[in-house]
Amino acid sequence: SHKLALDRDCMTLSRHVLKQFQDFSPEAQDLSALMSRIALAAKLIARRLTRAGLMDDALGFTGQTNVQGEAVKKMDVYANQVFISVFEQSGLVCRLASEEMEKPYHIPENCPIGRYTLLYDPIDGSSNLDVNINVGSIFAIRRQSDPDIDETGQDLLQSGRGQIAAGYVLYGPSTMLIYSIGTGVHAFTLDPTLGEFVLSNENIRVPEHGPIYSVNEGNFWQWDESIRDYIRYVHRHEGYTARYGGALVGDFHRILFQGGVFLYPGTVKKPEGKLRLLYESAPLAFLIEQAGGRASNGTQDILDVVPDQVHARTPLIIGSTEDVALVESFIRERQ
Ligand code: AHM
Ligand code: MG
Repeated sequence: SHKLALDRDCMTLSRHVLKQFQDFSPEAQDLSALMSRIALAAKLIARRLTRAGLMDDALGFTGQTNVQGEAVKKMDVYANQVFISVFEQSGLVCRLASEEMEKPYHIPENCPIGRYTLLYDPIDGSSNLDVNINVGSIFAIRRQSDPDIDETGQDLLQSGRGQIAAGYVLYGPSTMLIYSIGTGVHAFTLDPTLGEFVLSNENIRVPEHGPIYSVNEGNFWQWDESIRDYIRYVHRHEGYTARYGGALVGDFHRILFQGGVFLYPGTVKKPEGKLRLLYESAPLAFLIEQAGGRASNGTQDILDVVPDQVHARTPLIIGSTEDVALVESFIRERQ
């Protein structure tokens, strides 16, 4: 019986990656090392968040504005730097692209041996920071095809089908890390006494239909009529319930486990919606497809969308297959 408990505690993230490959190939070793670095980043961010209210310099704004014109928070800057520091001298990642940096960040000492690019949103749901509600980090790993990459990252303007791994960290009552390397979706929970992410849910499958719809209804009059049609439909039918927490990672996590749909449609002010394709929508689309669900921009699978710039936005409809299809059917009717 001790053996069983110990086997469970020893199923850490890096080991789980190796288990899925069932060989010790160079790619398996790379992905295992990449995931344990991401786990370190998650632990550093979780540690700071846990005590943020007791620190003088953890919460609030920096006074700067980022490329997207959004006010930058101190935690955004800290978390962005965590990923950079963690991947320096890794020999793994040659370049990082994030929501907080106009251009991708190159790590010259890792090039050209570092054959991967990390795309990430260091703090997703930043508006939750100052009120101590859940936030997250989102990441994706892509193989670097061309060694002669330009500084603006033109080669990153490809569809999400090129992602070789993706996942997110949820900083909630527990810190969890959910990831996929293309062989199912698996969840790990941080055991603070061990300082390790330990496997908690393997091969997660999203229900085909679920009760939850998750959308900012404050934008109702800014949406297209087709989205209003869908919301009127759920208002008139039994069995639906609204949940919206203001952090995509938390809202997505609930749907992954319980089923339903998350939407961030285009609005009058933001016709492409709010969420960024490369480091928010595409990684979660990779996960939901691996879990048997779907992600759409209304007319096309998110994983097929090719961005025209690193910070491109896209409407997002993501979750259970039946619920995503229902939203799409309302969109088709108005076309
Ligand atoms: P952020 O990465 O700057 O925090 O923005 C993304 C967040 C998502 O987590 C969340 O789903 C959405 O923005 C909420 O936006 P809104 O306040 O418009 O509902
Ligand atoms: Mg963010």
